Amino acid sequence: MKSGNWSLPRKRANGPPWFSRSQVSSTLHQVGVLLELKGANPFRVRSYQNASRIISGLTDDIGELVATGRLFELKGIGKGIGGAICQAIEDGEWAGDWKKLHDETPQGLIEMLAIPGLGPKRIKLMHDELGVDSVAALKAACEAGDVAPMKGLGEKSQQRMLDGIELLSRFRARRRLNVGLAYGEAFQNRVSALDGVIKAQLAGSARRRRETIGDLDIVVAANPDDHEKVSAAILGLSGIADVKGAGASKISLILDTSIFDEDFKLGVLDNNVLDAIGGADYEQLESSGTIDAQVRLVPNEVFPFTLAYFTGSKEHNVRMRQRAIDKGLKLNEFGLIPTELAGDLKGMEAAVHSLEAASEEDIYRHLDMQWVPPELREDMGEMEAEAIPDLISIEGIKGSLHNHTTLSDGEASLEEMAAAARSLGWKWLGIADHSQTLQIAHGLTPDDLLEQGETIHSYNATWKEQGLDFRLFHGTESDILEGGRLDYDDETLAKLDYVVASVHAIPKWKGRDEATNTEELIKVMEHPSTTMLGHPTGRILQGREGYEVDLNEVLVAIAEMNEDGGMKMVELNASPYRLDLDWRLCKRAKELSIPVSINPDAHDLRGLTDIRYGVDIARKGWLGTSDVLNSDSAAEVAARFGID
Ligand code: DGT
Ligand code: CA
Ligand code: ZN
Repeated sequence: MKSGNWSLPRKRANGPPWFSRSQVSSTLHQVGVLLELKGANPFRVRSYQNASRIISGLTDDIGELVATGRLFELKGIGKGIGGAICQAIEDGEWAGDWKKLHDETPQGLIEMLAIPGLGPKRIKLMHDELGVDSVAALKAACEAGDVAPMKGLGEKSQQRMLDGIELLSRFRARRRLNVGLAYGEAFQNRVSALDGVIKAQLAGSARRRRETIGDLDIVVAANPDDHEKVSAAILGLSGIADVKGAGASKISLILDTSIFDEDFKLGVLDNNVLDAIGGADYEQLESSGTIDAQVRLVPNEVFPFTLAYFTGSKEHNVRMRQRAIDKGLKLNEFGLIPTELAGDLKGMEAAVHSLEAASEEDIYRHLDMQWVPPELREDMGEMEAEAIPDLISIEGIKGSLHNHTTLSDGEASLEEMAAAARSLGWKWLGIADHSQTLQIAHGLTPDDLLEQGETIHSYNATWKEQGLDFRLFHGTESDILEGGRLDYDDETLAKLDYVVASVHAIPKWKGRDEATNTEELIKVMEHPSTTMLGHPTGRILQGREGYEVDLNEVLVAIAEMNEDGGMKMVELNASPYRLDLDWRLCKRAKELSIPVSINPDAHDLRGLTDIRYGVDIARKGWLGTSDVLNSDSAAEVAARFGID
């Protein structure tokens, strides 16, 4: 974890209010945690945590609350904390004792907070009793077995700490695609709007739509005369937690969540963005609250080359450079330069001899290639392909199948989900609530399931009468039970339009060998009622690995079933936490002619819009309109299901 997360936010350029609601709320939260680390009075700790929650839940403008004094009328905001908030909002100064807390807390203890499952109380205990003052020291103490004998702990706790440290090191500093894109797009918009900027574009892994993003890369075109001015303006933007380096053509920054504030009314984070940066849960937000960004500033005529270079991937670049060499050209971030003209010249000096390119298309054309969409630039076949396929786009999406309602664990009713789907321009929507065994998600009894079907059929009949071009499909997300069985009897299943079969007993599946898991998935797909395999590996990005399974074998088996007249598919779960089927296997499904169903797995209205990440990953997996179920009309979907 970077220290940027835990420094006090920098004030915005023009205020008051000098800070946003979310900055005040997260600062209060941090102070509470730091107090707890120090072993402060629990009541004092709680008052900060309460205040943080109260501020984060405000709908009123915090500047106004301070100006009118109404801040002090809020229950839970006392003189001390309220006074400190006023000082921050009105004068741009954080309270002295808050600053002191930040300065005096050992950095190692703060870093330990990022270990999943380890809170301030335990960290303080480790520090006091074992002298542990860093992640490394904690790891050593656990490995030496010093933690287990401590009062209130034990072998299990010790192992959990080790697991947490392992997770932390594995996932450190990478962000899920939705988080990376939220920051990247906000930053790109902000920079694009600056005086002197001709254009600014996100590059790197974000542009290639990798499932996780290390850091953001953004390429900015401006006249050389304006570079100094633009560079200063970028450094003056809000949302920058720290500047790691600023040169004439390269700026390294750490962005933080305050970058989102200006897009919306001051201090009010849109729910979409809040979700994207970790949800309403500030504990989560702490660990995803920053991202690094590298800015490259270039003259306009160099922009396409720099954009292509920093879009990568490195592997794609290596192949491109070799292709250029084979044609007597030198390709780099500044240009595409005939080797004999480049001579010993370097960088921009060589670039004056570059072939011209108004866009990336021109670069590829000079190399006798079709433009390659960024998602495909992974050296996974794009260099050899005879033609680059037309990829699916969000405009081509007409519906989606795997969605939940309040009947199981969703937050919106059937009617609300249908209305939201229509407002997205969709022509159909599938409802697949959880099945009976999954009690923690309120899985449906057979009666409830069939009654839901009745409701859906009557809506469809009404809409048809009214001439409304929209249809619901009725399915289930059936748990996969022991032995590869579905979770309802055959008679009930036969009444459904479709069945998504998914594994939810993850610990059990993770405790088994690959062959058994593979066999059970194939078995469940063989059931005549099964339509598709849901989130095929059960992985949670940045959270847990999936169970072991040979998905290639499963896909081959599905293809064989389809050859025998089946109409079976595989899900690409579009939740940014899953993105499962993996994009590397989407291409395999396409080769095997298995339709891919992009499913948002929506549990609320906003969840439907996660479809965009599924589309990104489908593109990355080379899928076009005809490879994806979602581009079918309602009638075509019905035909696939063998219903009217
Ligand atoms: P990330 O940030 O880890 O999610 O992944 P990328 O792909 O954004 O990688 P990053 O940020 O290290 O560099 C951005 C792009 O710059 C990368 O995709 C390709 C290009 N690049 C960086 N280093 C090299 C290199 O050593 N050789 C070549 N050919 N390209 C490089
Ligand atoms: Ca990057
Ligand atoms: Zn689901």
